[in-house]
Amino acid sequence: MSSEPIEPSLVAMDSCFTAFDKDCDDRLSLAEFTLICRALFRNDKGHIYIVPSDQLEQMFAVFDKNQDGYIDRDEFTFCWNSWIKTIVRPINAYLVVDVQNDFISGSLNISNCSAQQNGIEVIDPINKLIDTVEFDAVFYSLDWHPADHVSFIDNIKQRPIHPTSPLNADNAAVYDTVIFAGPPPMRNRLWPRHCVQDTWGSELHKDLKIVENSIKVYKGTNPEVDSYSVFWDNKKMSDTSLCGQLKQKGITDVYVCGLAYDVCVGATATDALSAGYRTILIDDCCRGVDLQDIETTKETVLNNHGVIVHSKEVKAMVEGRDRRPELGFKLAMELKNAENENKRGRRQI
Ligand code: VGL
Ligand code: ZN
Repeated sequence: MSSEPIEPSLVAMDSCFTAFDKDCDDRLSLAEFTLICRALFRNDKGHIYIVPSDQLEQMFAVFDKNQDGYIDRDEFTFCWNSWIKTIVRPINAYLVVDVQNDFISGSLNISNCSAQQNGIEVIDPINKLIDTVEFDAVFYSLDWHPADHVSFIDNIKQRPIHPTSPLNADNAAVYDTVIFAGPPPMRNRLWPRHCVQDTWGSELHKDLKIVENSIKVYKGTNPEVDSYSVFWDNKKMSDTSLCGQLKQKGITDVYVCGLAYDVCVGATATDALSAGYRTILIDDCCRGVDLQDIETTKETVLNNHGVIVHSKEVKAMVEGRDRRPELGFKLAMELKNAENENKRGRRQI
């Protein structure tokens, strides 16, 4: 008899495979994989999420690496380690975007914008999640501009305007977009002077809870380029410290909330998706500038396999008790892309 200890995770993997290999042919058919998905994508109230059949087929194809129409034990090892484990036990980051004085009651008070929303209303639901949900990492971003920043309307005369710009220094108003000459030419939306480094306006609101061991991320520090997303500036020229920190912590899921919904929150959620993260937008923890732009933000997130939830749904998701098929599909597509990259790399050698 072997004295080797049995690896508990291996037992789980093998017993999972065996449990779903209903016809005992030592491989999983699409029908058997579909049963796995029914077991995976559900919540703790007994609801089973329906996965569209074309998505089931696409996900099955990712794990059926040799394309013989079955997932064998080898292929299932990859499926288990890279996909099922994350779905059942995600590693979660909470990203609180720009909950700063200027956006709530200062120079860029969003209640003066067309949607007339009040930024202070995000603080209670954001704090409640901090108090009740155990995230693996918490980040607070700060819009952090130097005084000569390109986005401030009162700096408009500091840089030449491009000849193709529909508006110029004499007729552009706040919230308009102009094209600066560069080089390179750069479209820029104009805002009131806001979130100037080390001023009251750029401080996080005093009622926002700051958890221990959380990380602050500063953006918009380059005077020449605006930076809505917490990942990259608007030209994707440079990244912030967020990218490396998420990677280093092995984060799989990013929860995004804060101000402003259709500007920095939206850009951050979109970039989280393009960086490959399973991305969750917490609707009631966001307030924005323009209602149409908020709708567009939501559509972009949904079209890219992100999910939009109410804060009351977050705890069960973080704890792996409510498992959304959109996020499972997103991860499967990321695995497929990584595999294709890999193949391309090998061909070049
Ligand atoms: C923001 C406008 C300008 C934001 C930042 O944080 O949403 N909006 N700069
Ligand atoms: Zn700004």
